[in-house]
Amino acid sequence: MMKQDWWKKKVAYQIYPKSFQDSNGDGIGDLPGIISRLDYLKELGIDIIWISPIYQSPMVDQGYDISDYQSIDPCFGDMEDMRHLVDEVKKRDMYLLMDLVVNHCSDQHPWFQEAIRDPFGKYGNYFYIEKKSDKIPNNWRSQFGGSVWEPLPGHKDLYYLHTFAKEQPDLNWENPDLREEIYRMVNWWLDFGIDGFRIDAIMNIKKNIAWDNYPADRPDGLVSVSKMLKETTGIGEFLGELKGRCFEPHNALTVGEVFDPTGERTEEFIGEEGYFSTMFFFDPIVPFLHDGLETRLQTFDVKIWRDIIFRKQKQGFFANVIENHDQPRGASLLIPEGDYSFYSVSALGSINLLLRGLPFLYQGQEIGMTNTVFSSLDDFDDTAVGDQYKEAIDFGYTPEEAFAFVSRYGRDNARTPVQWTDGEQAGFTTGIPWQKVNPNYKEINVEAQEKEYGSILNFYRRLIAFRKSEQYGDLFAYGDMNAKYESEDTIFAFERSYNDQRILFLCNYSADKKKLELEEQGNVIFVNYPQTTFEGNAICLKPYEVVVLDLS
Ligand code: TEU
Ligand code: CA
Repeated sequence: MMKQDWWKKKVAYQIYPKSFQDSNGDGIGDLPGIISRLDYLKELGIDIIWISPIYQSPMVDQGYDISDYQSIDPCFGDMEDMRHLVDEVKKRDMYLLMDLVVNHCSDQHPWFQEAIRDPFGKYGNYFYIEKKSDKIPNNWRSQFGGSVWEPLPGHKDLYYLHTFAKEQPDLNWENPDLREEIYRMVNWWLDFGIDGFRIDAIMNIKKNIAWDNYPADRPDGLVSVSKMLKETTGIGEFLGELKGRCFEPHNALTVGEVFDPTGERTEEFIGEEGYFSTMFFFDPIVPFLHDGLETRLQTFDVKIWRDIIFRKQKQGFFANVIENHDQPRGASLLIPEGDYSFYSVSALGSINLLLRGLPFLYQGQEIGMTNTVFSSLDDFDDTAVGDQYKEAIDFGYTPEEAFAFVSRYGRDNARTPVQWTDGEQAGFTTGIPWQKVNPNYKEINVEAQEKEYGSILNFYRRLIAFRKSEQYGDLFAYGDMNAKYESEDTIFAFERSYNDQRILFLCNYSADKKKLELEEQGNVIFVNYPQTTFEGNAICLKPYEVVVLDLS
């Protein structure tokens, strides 16, 4: 029987703070803005809030480049606001996760500044600084493009390593002093009163420090650094120590950003003795993330998507997501173009919430926010977009095709302001928003959906309440999961069972009607259409219809 941790019955929500709610008209979302929306989240049924980084940062990578781990960036507020936020979250019986970004810091962090001053001193050893040689720089390409090696400012013959932007130098986890520094900081935040962390890019902390080259994978002669990360072993020592020194003593909830398409790491990472409470299940949204570009261009196929999900459901209790701040909107990625509607969006939401695992919503998902429109490359703010574009060109795309590619997959799609109203700047700010509001805010916004009984927002409220209900809450949290009707290509169906309770989730994930002979009958307990049609032993499913039957 599965261990019944407190968080397994909860529903989580990711806030991307710059785009959530501005409170002072500077066009940037902030902590007072978040506090003002806590009641909204509570009413939605959210228990756990993860906030993307709010630490002091030059914002080269929107806060994922931290220059002081123990202060709040002034654009978001200050420590007093943070204290207030933590108290207000607790007051509502909710939980708060911060983003733990410890693979790298900012080049503006005093540690790195000190390393520049004295590369061979204490702080030089906090980073990977290497002498120029026949091995250095090697041929690894950073996640955002170009070499992972950058000359150390003021030192012609020295290079430092960065697996992301050059303004994000990687921290040297091989150095015990650095690790101690990190543990101190992590414990400081846990003592401050937060409940845990989402852990950023954690697979990057263990490098092959022989700095071997790997075969090039693009015309630039470089190879994605993820190739090295995939083939390097030994990360467990660091993660076990981090857990033992910080997470375990605080009983923290931890969610790892772990890319593990093969599933080989599930048990080690999130089993009974795992390093983290859970980790994101990315396969459904980035199924082939590290396998080049062709596969990402395939048109959406419900069968492929469904089978990827089913394959891993049994292996562990993952954190289920359909989108986040690095990916396109789920409603644009996982619903075929032209099929966007209340029914398809509610079907997608039902799958996200009723599968086995800890569901995470991403801000705006609950109102069906979609990808935005870009008119030129200048519309993008994200530091990652340059290399995404270049990769598409390298792949043989015309500039138009490459632009279409980044428009579809660019991270800025998810980073437009939350659409609260149909008024000025969608109610996000009284000033000029740092990112343009998606032009569809007149149709898609919280205020309108609050008023409309049959809106996506009200569906999500009902869905979350169903997932956490007295009657079915244990079943959804702790129950087993078994795929059903798998030979039907567009039917997304599974059984959940717990003790003597059994339910069948049925979804016709398609724009065509579908008649399905049922192996078993049951009572209808949840729907996304007002009426359910049976014909003898068959159910007649309308486009994107969801029906949940109680079989017990
Ligand atoms: O992302 C880690 C990561 O590997 C991403 O680069 C991912 O591969 C890419 O975004 C897929 O489109 C984390 C954060 O989520 C991201 O926002 C940061 O930019 C990155 O770490 C660096 O901190
Ligand atoms: Ca602000």
